Amino acid sequence: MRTQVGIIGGGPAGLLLSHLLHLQGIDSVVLEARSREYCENRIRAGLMEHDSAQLMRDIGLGERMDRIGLVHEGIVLRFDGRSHRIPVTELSGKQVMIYGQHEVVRDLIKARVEAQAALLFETSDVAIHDYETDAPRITFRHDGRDQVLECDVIAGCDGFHGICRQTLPDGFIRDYDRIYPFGWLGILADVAPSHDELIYANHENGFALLTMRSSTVSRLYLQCAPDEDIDQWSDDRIWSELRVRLSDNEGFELKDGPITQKGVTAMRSFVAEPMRSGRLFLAGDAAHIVPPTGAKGMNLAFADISVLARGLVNWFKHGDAEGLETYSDVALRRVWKAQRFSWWLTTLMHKFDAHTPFERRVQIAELDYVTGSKAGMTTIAEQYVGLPLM
Ligand code: FAS
Ligand code: PHB
Repeated sequence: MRTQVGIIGGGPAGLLLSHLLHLQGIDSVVLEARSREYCENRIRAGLMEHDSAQLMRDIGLGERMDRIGLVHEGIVLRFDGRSHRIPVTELSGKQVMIYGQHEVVRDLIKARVEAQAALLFETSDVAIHDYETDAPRITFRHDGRDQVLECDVIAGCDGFHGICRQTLPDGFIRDYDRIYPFGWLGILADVAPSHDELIYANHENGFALLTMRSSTVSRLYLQCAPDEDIDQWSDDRIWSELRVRLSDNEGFELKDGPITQKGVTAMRSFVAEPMRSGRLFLAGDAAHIVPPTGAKGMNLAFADISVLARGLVNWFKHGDAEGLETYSDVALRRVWKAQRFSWWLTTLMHKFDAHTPFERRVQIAELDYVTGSKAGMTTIAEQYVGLPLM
């Protein structure tokens, strides 16, 4: 098999890259380990930054998003029983879109299949070779046969646990890591959201977040131990703890309903530098992880791909390698800003057992300052809606 760009991973990063290249007449093959059905039903992110949603429209895939997605213009930060609305659109001129990651993946897969793209699901034994030469290869198993994909470039879009970053020699990658002493217990519930905007709560019992997937499906998270045993959490216990943490002294009422999915996610900040080695380019979670507090994960994957796709198009079409030469530096500048915002919001909104009473009061005072100052709210707003794609 031969193609121009061999893409490993059929998540938001890999699928978006394949579609952007297709729109410019550049061939690619996507190798995905899981089945189509699994990828289309994997519940992860739920918030699209302004420019990520606009990118979906610009590539002709915005119709369903604009039809079933929810446009939001504000968020609520809640602490000490008080609610503070941050009017993000008024302060930044931009909106966010509540549209599940699995919906984005469905739209991208549908577009790739309609374009008769080479999108291979349930591949295994994927390995990359010769990416330091101008003739990289990918070996893999598909349909019970060992196969070789020859290409000009390999895009490592295989997520944090993928093989691409791990194939790089020891010492080549510089890791930056922060593991948080807590996780998130997340639920999906068949109940209308109890508020029309997202509520982030800093409570003495721990963080809680009210978000949604539609006008009939709620998504909620509460801070828990990183290795929390989900079996210790009955649905009743989850709802009563959410009710406590999301309560305010303005009569907020949390409506409960049937929980259809629940799970625990660990919290980590991670960056691998550089994001390129020879003809291998890393993008998305393959190169960096953010704690979900700032909803930056999927959006950073989109941002990396918008830079990488432009570099590849200029190289294939015009022999101009500058975009590829600078890809890692350009992508990492935006990655670190999103890393900082995600770390800052996580630190501001979560309970740290190691905090002294003084540190706890400083946390609340910082929340009080940023929610009471136009400058403070504006810095939150412009980062929350997403910094411009590079
Ligand atoms: P992805 O991980 O989405 O895609 C990588 C793909 O590569 C996967 O489909 C995988 O099956 C495939 N793959 C891996 N190894 C392979 C191999 N050897 N061969 C072939 N294919 C291979 N972000 C939020 O903003 N809000 C959230 O609530 C949220 N929840 C999350 C929950 C979880 C459990 C995780 C892991 C992430 C969550 N995120 C959340 C972050 C998430 O949105 C990621 O940032 C986003 O999926 C990144 O997209 P990709 O880089 O495409 O990686
Ligand atoms: C989500 O809907 O999953 C979500 C939204 C906003 C966040 C985190 C998660 O900050």
